[in-house]
Amino acid sequence: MNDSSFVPSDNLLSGISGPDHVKALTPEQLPALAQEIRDEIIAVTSATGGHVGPNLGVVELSIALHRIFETPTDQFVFDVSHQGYIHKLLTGRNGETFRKLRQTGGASGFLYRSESKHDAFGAGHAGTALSAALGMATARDLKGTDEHVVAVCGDAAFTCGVTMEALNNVVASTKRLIVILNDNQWSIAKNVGAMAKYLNRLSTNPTYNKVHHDLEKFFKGLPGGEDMNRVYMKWKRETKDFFVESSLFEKFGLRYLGPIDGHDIEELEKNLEFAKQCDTPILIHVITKKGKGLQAAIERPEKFHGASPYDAETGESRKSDAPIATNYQDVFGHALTRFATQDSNIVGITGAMPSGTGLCHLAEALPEQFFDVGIAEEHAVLFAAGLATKGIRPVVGIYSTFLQRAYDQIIHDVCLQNLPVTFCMDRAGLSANDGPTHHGLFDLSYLRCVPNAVVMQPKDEDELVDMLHSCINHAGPAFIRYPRGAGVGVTIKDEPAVIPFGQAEVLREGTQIQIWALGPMVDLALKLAEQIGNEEGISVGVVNARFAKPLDKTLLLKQTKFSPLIVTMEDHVITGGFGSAVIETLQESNTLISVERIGWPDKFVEHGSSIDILREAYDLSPDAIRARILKRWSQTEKPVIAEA
Ligand SMILES: Cc1ncc(C[n+]2csc(CCOP(=O)(O)OP(=O)(O)O)c2C)c(N)n1
Repeated sequence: MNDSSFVPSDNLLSGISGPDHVKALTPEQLPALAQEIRDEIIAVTSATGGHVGPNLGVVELSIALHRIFETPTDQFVFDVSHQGYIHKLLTGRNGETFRKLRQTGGASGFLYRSESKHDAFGAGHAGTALSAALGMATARDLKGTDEHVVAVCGDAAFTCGVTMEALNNVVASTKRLIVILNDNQWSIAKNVGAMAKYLNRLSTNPTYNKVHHDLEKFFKGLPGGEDMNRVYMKWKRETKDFFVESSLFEKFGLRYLGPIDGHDIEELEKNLEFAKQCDTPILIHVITKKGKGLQAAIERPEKFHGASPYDAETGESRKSDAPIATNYQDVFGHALTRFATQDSNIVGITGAMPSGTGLCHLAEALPEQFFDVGIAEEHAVLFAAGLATKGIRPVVGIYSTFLQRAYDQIIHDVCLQNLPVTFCMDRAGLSANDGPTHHGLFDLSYLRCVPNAVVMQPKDEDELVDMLHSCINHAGPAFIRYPRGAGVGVTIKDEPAVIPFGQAEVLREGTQIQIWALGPMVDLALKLAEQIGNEEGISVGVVNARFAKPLDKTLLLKQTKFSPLIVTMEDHVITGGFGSAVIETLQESNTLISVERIGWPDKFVEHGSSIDILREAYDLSPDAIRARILKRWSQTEKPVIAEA
């Protein structure tokens, strides 16, 4: 141990300020440390929300990793990195930083290279660990250093195309890479597909387990049997093929160890130690229990994958007193179910997010019209394209940020062939507690430039249903974006209306300033227009733009005849977003009037306690926007004839 300041105390966790302290503990102290870590995770996440189940499942694994390896010299690459809480607690981030998990100024819910030297690689999207770790291991080989690189992947990471691409390249790239397959059988929902079935067979192989168990018993029963058993265990690790057909991983050239009890620290340490000495890439298959230590999380793994604040005793969500409008995701899920009931050609597709997207409602009502393809966004989009060629009407429910992964499929497969696929992009805008990996701030920019794409955002949940209805009946690709969480609270009509594509809606007449707003910005625009009218005597109109593409050019150009200032408001980066579309349209028509674009700057926005706090920090609070509009108005040249 390098650090002599460690004084073991009754409370082990509070004395740990780095991995050296973890190594200094005796094996007998480790169960107590594991318990303290679980208590801390439950205490903190019950207040802040967070990834409860994934972390409770890897407490022992994380302790063992930090006892066997030396970070930051050795490097861990956690897939998604949502299970990195224990790693944070053991690398100097316990105490105040962890207590403010996912809050402004506190630890992020994911790993960031900028947060700690122990975070070798950042992530928030799934499936990146193996590929990144392979790159790091190969760089090590090129540079001639000898640190260990360990990729920690969940079982669902192996449903990602990019993980399989990396697996295909491991032996061609390095001789030394350690892969931990943390198998808890769950993605967010139950893991799906042939790979999940295969892993299940591998971990419960009755032949292997029975022979192994009988032999272990046999050796232990002999005089000196403990020693013989140890030799047997070593031999077993090295000759597993004797008992069972070689695993898929061995066919890819990796050595396979397992399955191992992921809650047995001694067993984990032994196997990690073995892996360290190994001169071939190696995969250790570790079986863990998602949510271990919290009964509610074990019983409801999906809810506790990523939970909002909850009561630690009962597991129930902490209710806010404010009346809660229906979530956009549920409105979408119920509306799609209604449409799909009337037309069996309508199907819903998710990439491992049935409840997050609201498609769980379709899954429950019409399972044959629902597809969960795993964490495979590229496939989800291509699969939809294929379905669409044969008259099926696929609706892909997906988070804005995860759709980024399927960009080539959007361009090359859906839009180029002008196929009628509807994309419902949830979490468009900020995902405050999650931070930059999860903010949906780029979709307008990356979609607007694609020919045939129609891109829209509803002002409320009723308009979402109208848009969904309109898109399903549209002959080409269409994208609807909407934010995380509750809608405005409006009633949803019995029969949806068709919204003509490219038609905006004037919500407030005005003659001097026109605010063109998208989605949740519409409500704020109406309030600001009222306020500016009352307090400043300026006549402000408000348009619910509805479409970023095609833009309502006719209305826009008509308004520029009498209003010298257009303000655009979007929950999106301003670079290439909705405001840019307005400027481009004006420029193409040679109508260069003033435009004030309100949106997120060209920066990665960090995590924060709430959207309001983040908006405040980026000068996007209602007061700051009002001030910007007035300042711009004061600088705007007013035409002599300003009245329509
Ligand atoms: C590209 C992408 N799609 C979807 C998600 C949402 N997501 C976060 S974690 C997760 C499941 C991860 O399961 P697994 O890797 O087995 O880890 P576990 O949580 O079970 O430990 C999913 C689908 C994501 N983070 N990235």
